[in-house]
Amino acid sequence: MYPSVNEGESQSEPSRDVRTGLDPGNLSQAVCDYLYYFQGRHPATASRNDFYLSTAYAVRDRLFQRGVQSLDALLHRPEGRTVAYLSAEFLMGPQLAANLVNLGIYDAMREALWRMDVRLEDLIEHEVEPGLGNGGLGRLAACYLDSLATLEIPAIGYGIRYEFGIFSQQIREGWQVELTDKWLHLGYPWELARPERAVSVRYGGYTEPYTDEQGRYRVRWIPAEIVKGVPHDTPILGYRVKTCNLLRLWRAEAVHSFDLAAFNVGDYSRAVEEQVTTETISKVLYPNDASPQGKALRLKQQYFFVACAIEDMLRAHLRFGGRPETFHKRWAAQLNDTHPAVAVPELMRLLLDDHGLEWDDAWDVTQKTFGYTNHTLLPEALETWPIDLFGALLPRHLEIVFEINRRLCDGIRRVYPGDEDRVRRMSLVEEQGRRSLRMANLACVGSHAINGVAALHTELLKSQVLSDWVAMSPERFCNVTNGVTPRRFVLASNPALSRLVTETIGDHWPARLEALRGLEPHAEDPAFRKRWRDVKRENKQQLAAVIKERTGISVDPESLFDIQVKRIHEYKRQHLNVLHILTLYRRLKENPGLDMVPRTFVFGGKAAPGYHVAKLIIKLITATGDLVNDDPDVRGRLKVVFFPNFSVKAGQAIYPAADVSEQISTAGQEASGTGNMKFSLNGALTIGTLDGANIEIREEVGPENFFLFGLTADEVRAAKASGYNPRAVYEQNQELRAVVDLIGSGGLGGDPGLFRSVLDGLLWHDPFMVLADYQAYVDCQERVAALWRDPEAWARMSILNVARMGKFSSDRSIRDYCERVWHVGPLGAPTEGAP
Ligand code: 4GP
Repeated sequence: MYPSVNEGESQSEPSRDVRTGLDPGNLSQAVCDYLYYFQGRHPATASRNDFYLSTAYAVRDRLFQRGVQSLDALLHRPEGRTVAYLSAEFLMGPQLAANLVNLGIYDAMREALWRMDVRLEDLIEHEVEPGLGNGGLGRLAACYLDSLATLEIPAIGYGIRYEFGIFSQQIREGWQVELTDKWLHLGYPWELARPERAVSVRYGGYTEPYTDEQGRYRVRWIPAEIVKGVPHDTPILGYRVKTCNLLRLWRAEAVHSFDLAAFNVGDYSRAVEEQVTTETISKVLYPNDASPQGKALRLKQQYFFVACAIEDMLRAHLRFGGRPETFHKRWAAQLNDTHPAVAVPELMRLLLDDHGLEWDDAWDVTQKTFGYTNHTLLPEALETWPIDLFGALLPRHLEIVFEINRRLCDGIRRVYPGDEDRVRRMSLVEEQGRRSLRMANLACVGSHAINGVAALHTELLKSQVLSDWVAMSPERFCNVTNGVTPRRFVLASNPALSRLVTETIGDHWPARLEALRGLEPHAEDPAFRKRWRDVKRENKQQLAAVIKERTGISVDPESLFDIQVKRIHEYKRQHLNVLHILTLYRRLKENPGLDMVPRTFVFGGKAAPGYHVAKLIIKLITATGDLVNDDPDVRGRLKVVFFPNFSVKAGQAIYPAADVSEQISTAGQEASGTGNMKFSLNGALTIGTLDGANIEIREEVGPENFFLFGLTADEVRAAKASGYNPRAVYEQNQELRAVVDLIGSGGLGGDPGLFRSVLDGLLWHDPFMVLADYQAYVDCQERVAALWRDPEAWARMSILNVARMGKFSSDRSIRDYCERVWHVGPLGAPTEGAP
């Protein structure tokens, strides 16, 4: 007989055994079982991949054992609010170590594997990460999923299961070479495909009006193409809680994958044609500089995951008796930048056409559902779609967008009669040149809350890019400063530091990062400082070994590790860093006996494949390494390393080993930065401008513990307005001139023309004020070197940096979103301000 539901929960839960037990004995038995029954291998003959997969399955069992109830509730809950995080990118990073940490079984698993003569660290190293994002925006989404689960807020991340993620980067002869990323080729054990929950997505065709039974005017969409979206779920367990959320990524499949009729008449390629065309939709992650030819596919991708997500959400809502009019009471949906902005007309379409709501009611639901986060002020990143392209792919959506726009423009005219300039600026349609749809404006009009990702960024959004929107509805704007998860970026990646911190202040800090304040008094304790330095040395030794293995370059762990890892972009100014290195190099050449602090400069990051100057900057860095690394006059005092294929995994090895964190973007350009937080949390001191979250980091750690240099955002603007002349800066600064001339004369790489486009850019335009900030940067680096000569003072400052970084936990960011945007509390309870 089956036990009845009422007979108590214990009977409906599996027993704690090989599938769920947490001690090393259970864990090693579980891994063995998976080796045997899933991989068909005996431990003695199993490969590293067999061990990795079996360990992952054993961990996944334990995720489900903890989380299955909350997972069930997530989609089958009649009430409460769930957060839907809509994002074209999720840069999740490797899963094994992070899941072990969140489950609290890292050490137990290490012991379990040890019993089988396997090192957990080797399996962690073996793991291939899903690179389903370009950079900060995608990694932020992943940190937020971790925090949502940890804070027990029901949430689903919705995105695309790209078959190929961000390219894998090799350095050949100093140049970036892009290779296809095959993250799935050895199997991905963390996800479950759920084909039974597939949804249909429509494209193209035309619309036609009709009159319904009540005599009302309605519109129906007759699509030309239908594609199936199949969800693939990855469980996201919070840190030491039982709440498990979902990352639900959609894969595109053909409705009919095989045309038997075509096959039977011998037309083999036509037999699979539909399948091939359809599957390109989720084939590859777009680099963020994509060419126009790819644009149609990118729009298809955006609509694809948004349509799947909204359908999934609506289906869950209706299944439990929810009505279309109350959709917003069940879901708070966040638009992670404008990529999912087509969700606004999509929800309107479903509510109007499929559920018969009146316009005003549908609009009310839509606006209450969505919030919009902007991640960049770069003009080239503000998305627009040609109207003809949009209309061909989504004819019904275009009609809805036009109607939203008509009402928007009428509203503006009512508030600002006669101000046609304002109407033109705020319109959803750009009329100049090829008519196009402005996605940021669409996201703004459709959202009840709009935010930037750091205080300065939100201020600049409000005063510049979105100032018209602020004037119309200031109450919709707020700031939510980014954060990062301390579980992955400290606990999992810096075990030595974590042990020391836990021994000193207890083990609450990963879930309550403000507790790090407890470290402050220890900054004055010489014995503690020594242990702090020992941890850093150990981390640097480990990184030095990895650098040797990846690049062949030997670096001295006793030297100052000065690190800049992030996307390669002119606004991030890796070339300013290079100018400083060459300045030091020239000083050594002129005076080989100079007493100089030995430094290892590490760079890492990918350049967008079509961004010529960024790729040239990589070559500039590697050429600088070639010049200085083996120069006998340098005597090992300068080393320059380009760490290939920077990724989440690489970052986890790099952040813990940094002494100095380079956050040197032109003020006003970096929306927030999150690498700055990861470095500082691991005890690096920041050299940086007043940009993005640097400003708030400096406020928190104290200006005396931060190396500040450079123009402010206002000064940058003023300098440009008054005719900034980089050539004059070059003429007047002798050291700068010598360094620029060294590059321009073929001193790097032998070909004087090689870096011409970089140098011409600097000397004639310099839009990112590299030359303007050069002297301030070099001077600031002198202060860094001076402090390095006092290891006690350095360690004190490093401890204070960590102690005061509590604000930058992504848990705090999520609490801010809950309070300011979503109005939702633990377990989905609506909070004050909920619609
Ligand atoms: C990035 C911003 O450049 C970075 O400053 C910010 O920290 C991050 O988003 C998260 O908010 N933007 C992107 C992008 O990654 O693709 O626009």
